[in-house]
Amino acid sequence: MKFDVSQLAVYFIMGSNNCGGEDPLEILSEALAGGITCFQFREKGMYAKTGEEKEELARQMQEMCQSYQVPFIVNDDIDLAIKLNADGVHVGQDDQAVEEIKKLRSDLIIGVSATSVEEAVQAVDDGATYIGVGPVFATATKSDAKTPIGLYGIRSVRAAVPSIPMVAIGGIDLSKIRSIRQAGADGVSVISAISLARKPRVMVESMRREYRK
Ligand code: TZP
Ligand code: MG
Repeated sequence: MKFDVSQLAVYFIMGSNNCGGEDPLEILSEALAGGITCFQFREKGMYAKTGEEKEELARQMQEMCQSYQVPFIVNDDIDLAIKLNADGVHVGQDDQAVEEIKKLRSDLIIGVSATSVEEAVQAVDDGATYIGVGPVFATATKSDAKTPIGLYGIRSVRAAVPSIPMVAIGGIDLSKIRSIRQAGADGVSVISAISLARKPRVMVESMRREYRK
């Protein structure tokens, strides 16, 4: 799928262990119906599925995303992304290098996590399609998350790398969307604000509305 920066607007990230015991497929279905613009399959951490179970869940989610023409991005697991012919991969600083990924499949969307201006500049040099910058705010979802960089951090990265598509991450909920946009991000990536919402579909609709303001 061709990448467009508008796909970063409301970017939902989820694994089966982010759902508070609810069915992840049900939550994704609601989120898609509400209008998420991108989805990242992030099956990692405690109680995460592995092997065939992980692959099966990924396939089901990919199919759902395809029916909405929403990009399906795989976190970390390049082999799975290639096997499934996913639209893209998202890698952290300790994962496979962008250059290596491009050798495997040159048309993949490649997202790179950055927690500082230096990492963002490096990701741009490496040829990332977009960068995920944060954590902006404190989050309980990622146990090893770095110190929050705040809106100031987002503004600093935007100033240093003005043209790379950039999505903010970490502790983002509906009330933070305006300020994050004003700080220069092209969108928000969100786990718990959607996956643990009482009505994920309504939450996504509200986020889309807030994003357009
Ligand atoms: N990377 C930095 S913070 C974070 C990740 C994966 C977790 C974001 O989760 P939430 O629930 O949206 O704060
Ligand atoms: Mg990673």
